[in-house]
Formats: sequence, structure tokens, C-alpha cells
Amino acid sequence: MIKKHDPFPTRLKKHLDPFTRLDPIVHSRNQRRWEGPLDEVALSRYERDGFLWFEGFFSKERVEPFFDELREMAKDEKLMESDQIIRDPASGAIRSVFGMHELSENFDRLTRDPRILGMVRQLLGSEVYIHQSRINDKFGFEGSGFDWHSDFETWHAEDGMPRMRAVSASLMLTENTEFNGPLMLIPGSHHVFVPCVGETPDMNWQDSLKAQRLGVPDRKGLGWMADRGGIKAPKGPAGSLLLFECNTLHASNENMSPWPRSNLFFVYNSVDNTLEKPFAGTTERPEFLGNRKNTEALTMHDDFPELSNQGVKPLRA
Ligand code: 6CS
Ligand code: FE
Repeated sequence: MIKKHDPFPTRLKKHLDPFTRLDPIVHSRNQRRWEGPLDEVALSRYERDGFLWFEGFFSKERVEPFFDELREMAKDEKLMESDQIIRDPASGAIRSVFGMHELSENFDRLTRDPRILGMVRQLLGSEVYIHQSRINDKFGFEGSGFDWHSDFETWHAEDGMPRMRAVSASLMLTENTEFNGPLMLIPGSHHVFVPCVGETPDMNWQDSLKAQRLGVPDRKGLGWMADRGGIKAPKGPAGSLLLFECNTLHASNENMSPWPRSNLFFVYNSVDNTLEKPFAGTTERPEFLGNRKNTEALTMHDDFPELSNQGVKPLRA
């Protein structure tokens, strides 16, 4: 069998130097069709840093019910035993629940919020669908950290995501502080693809979702990137929103505080970037990690049309 050329080789036997990304960052540049709510200042910042932070994007009252719903889900014993639930390696507490938007109508609607969807379509320059959704919980005193990685690196190697044309929206369901293990990002790291050393065993996800061992750039590469861009950890109240480009390097520390840190993640992928065979040569991961079935374009859902139409320019689709 002739192996297809891989533009982003990774999980290699030997070191390969990092190289400049091959894909646009704001995919709607030069496409008048995908105008959206982000102005030029925001678009340029996203291009420069690889993320955008919206402190207090939603009110605390708006996000509280989501947190309550999660507590209810935790009582569902059958769900708690499924593969979709990942437990903390140290404490056994729930660490992640995958496929949130399929478990709950409310979470599904949230993925289609016009303010979020408008920005995401603008960044990706196309219609979009959900590649993966999850909630990452770190209970007080319990939640472990996560090593540096680019999500795209994993999605490309293990899910066959062909290009860098995805964006994660992370909505804080609790306050994120310097004490409870907030997400840390290296601004500008999305400009570079860092091939990683280490071959991927089949079913790697059963281990990698607890602790990232493969797909971690070497320390030289990380040091070089952090020296250039620094490290940022956006902090803010429940309801704050982070949009980050799929190749932006990120990590997080343990939660050393008594308070929980609970963040919701929706990964949006362009409908023109659907999954192929995993580039690492492994078998496809489960649907709840890399969705292959429901790739139809998302439509907007509006809970408060009279409010949200004000800030969002209608799309000339
Ligand atoms: O393997 C994945 O798809 C997941 N793993 C990490 C460390 N981040 C993103 C994603 O949820
Ligand atoms: Fe990640």
C-alpha cells in the first residue's frame, strides 16, 4: 500500500524539527461570505496569540444550571460506568465527561448559541460541526494537571483530522483562578507545528485522557516557544469564554484549592475538514472522541432572540 503524504508528521521514531504551520489561522480572510461578530482587532489578536478571552461572556446565572445538570448526571450510575467518563488517575474522581452535547439538550443548544457560532464560523470560514465535546472537572484538592500539548497534534495523529481548521470554545462553569488549575497557553505557539517523538499504540486514548504522555513536544521546543510567547492563564468568573485555535499549546496544573474548577469544551471543526484515517496508523477512536457520524452543519439556536440579535451581524450565507 502506498502511504499518503502526511503534511503534519508526528509520533515519529526520530526527532524532526518544528516547522511553520501550513494553514491559515483566520480562515475567513478574503471570503466576504463569512463576516461575523469579531472585529479586526480581535481577528488580529487571534492570529497573533492563537486564542481570545472573553471575561464574563455569559452571566453566572446563565451558566449555573449547566453545573447543576452535571451534578445530576453524576448520579446516573450507568453513565458513570461508560467509557465516556474518564476518572482522575490519582483520586478516582470524575475528570472528564465526553459527548456532552449528545447527553443533554441544554448542552446541545449551547453549542448552537448564535454569539459563539457566529465567531466560530468566522474563524473557520465555513459551516461547522462538533468534533468533540467534553467537560473537564477538577474537584477541590483533587484534580491533577495535564502536560503541554497541541490538540490538533492528537486529532491529526489519532483521529485523522486533515488540516488545522478547528477551534475549541471553553466555557468556565466555575470561577477560574490561579489556585484551581486554570488552562495555561503559550501565545503564538499555534504558528508552529511541533512533530512529537513516540509511536502510538492502539487504544492509546484509554491512557492518554488520564495523562498525556505521547504528543508532548520536547523540552527544547517548549522552551523555545515559551521564551518567545510567554505563558498566559486567563482567569475570570463563571460564564467567561475562551476560544483557542486547535494548534495552540496548552497545559494545566493541579487544583490545589478547596474549590472546584469545571470547564466545558466544545470543539468545532470545519465541514470541509472532516476526519480521514488516523495519520498515526492506529484504529479510529470512539465517536465520542472524534465524531464521524454527525457532521452536518450546525444551525443557530437562540434562547433570547431579542437580546442576541443586537450584537451579531447576520451572516450572508
Ligand atoms: O485526546 C483528545 O482528544 C483530548 N485530549 C487532550 C489532552 N486534549 C483535547 C482532547 O480532549
Ligand atoms: Fe487539550
